[in-house]
Amino acid sequence: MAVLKISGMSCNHCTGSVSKLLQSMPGISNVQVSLDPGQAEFDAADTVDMNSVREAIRKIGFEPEQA
Ligand SMILES: [Cu+2]
Repeated sequence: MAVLKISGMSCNHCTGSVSKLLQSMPGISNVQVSLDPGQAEFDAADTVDMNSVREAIRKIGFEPEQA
């Protein structure tokens, strides 16, 4: 289980966008995005590049915590 802190999400539409994005990425499953605290939890296969995940989240307008 990976946990990514994400700032900039302010409503359920935001969490929905992040959730949809993560679910669309290969190797990511069991996605749960919460508003308070702002974070995403998911299972990531070994093939998943977390930097790419962060970049994708940034591209849709939210700020993932740097690891
Ligand atoms: Cu929102």
